[in-house]
Amino acid sequence: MKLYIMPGACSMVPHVALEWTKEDYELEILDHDSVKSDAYLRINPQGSVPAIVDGDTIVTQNIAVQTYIDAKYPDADIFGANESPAQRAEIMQWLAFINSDVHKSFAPLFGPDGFVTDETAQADLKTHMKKKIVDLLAHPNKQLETRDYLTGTKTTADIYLYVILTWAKKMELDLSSYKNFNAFISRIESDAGVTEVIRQEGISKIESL
Ligand SMILES: N[C@@H](CCC(=O)N[C@@H](CS)C(=O)NCC(=O)O)C(=O)O
Repeated sequence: MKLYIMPGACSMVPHVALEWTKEDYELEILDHDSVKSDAYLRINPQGSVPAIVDGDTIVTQNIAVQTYIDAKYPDADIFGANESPAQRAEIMQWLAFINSDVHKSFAPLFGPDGFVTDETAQADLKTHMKKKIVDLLAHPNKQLETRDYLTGTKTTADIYLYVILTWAKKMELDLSSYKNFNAFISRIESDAGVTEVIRQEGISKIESL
């Protein structure tokens, strides 16, 4: 199985999941040019990571990639162990919230020129989206008030939230009123799989917001 990633991108989530499986896998690290190359567009025509190639099977879209890893290596419990239907749905709810609502809200911050051309409009858009992301992150912060992980036990949903928090720090979002994230970041960064992924991707732990 080969996983395609970009360092520090959302592809960290399936990368950590593969580390948790303790199975062998291959890694291909792409950059902003190679992710749009003809060779990679034949794997993922959307030119984005993550993608998995496993024999004749190609899987793209973060949650689908995680679902494939979970189906192939169920003992790794990447979505939790022996969870009830309601618990499985709760994990999927958090993954969907982070993947569709929160993740996509970063796009205008990373590339405002893809949305509006005027520079004042770009600045306005960034201000608006920063506030929107801060508002969205109130939900996981509240959830972490009474538990160490989003659904009680560590799953890939927590890793996705962690990746989002690294982006929030990079984009200098003011999350100072959210008191539960720094301890959460410490918990996630002490995970052996996360530590190994950070090493392989050549990035650094953030330690706090
Ligand atoms: N909906 C896609 C979104 C994937 C996505 O946005 N990936 C980003 C990295 S986090 C990417 O590959 N961007 C390509 C680029 O930077 O050119 C998924 O869930 O896999």
